[in-house]
Amino acid sequence: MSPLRQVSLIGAPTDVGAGARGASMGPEAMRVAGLAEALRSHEVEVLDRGNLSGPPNPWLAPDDGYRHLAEVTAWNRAVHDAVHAELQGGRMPILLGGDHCLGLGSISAVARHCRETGKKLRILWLDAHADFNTSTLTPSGNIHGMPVACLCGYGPKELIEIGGHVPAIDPKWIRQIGIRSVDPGEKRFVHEVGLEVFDMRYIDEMGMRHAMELALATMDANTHLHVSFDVDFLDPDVAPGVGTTIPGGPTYREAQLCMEMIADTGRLASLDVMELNPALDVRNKTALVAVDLIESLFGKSTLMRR
Ligand code: HAR
Ligand code: MN
Ligand code: MN
Ligand code: MN
Repeated sequence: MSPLRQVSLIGAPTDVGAGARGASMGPEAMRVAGLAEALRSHEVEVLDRGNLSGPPNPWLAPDDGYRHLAEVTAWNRAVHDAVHAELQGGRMPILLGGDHCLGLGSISAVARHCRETGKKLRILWLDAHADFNTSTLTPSGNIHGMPVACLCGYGPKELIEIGGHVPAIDPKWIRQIGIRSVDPGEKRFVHEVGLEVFDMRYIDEMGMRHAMELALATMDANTHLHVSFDVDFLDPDVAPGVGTTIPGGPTYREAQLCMEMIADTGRLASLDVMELNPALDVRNKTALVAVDLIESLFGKSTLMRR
């Protein structure tokens, strides 16, 4: 019997950082798809904390390279505080987005908690996008394209300071998986900073298994593993319900293997599930796939390994 894990679901119903409306409905779609019940079937104690609140989406044009910076800051502060409180209480936070700008608040809180407890942090960023833009590199001004850069200290003061330590993370702590859409300036910046990226070309050539073996290497008993799962990581055939579909993503089986290998480490300690957009989904299919993959992340596996 694995020990009882105590999970808290935190809904962050906003799309202030995105270029399409609808990710604000993501948390409820995950609940309707049965996330809490599915986790409970895997020896997980689940508390649903309900939804955070924050400013509405004003739907304005970018100002000085950022869309909705004040609203994005308010939402990220709320996420930071909620995630940090769960970690302090010894629980595993699962953030239900909401667009991926909120990965900033979530991971700032996780990094702060790791500094407070002397844990080593490792972040897996599962995404079609590198989310490493800055106000001068961004083609859109949408802040959901910037959270990784902000975490590494490249961004506006109010965002990079949210966790109380600048930069919140060292780029060496992050591994990106499934990347296949990076803007030209963003690409140069990813190389300059030396982010470790297992892009789709790498996964095509070497396989998901090898990519994940490398991405999960060098963790130890003192590692806090955070997974930031942008649902657009998945191939659009599997997961159409996202605002920015990019063809050529991991298949259902490749994504399952990715999640199962993370589960096998036994180190998963916090999770974001981001960018689910029910307005673009088909009969809640993408939410159901996300729930299924999260079950694998919590140890659901095929008969052979049980
Ligand atoms: N790179 C593009 C931009 O910055 C698109 C970013 C889209 N990001 C997400 N999250 N959907 O990964 O505008
Ligand atoms: Mn993303
Ligand atoms: Mn703490
Ligand atoms: Mn993405």
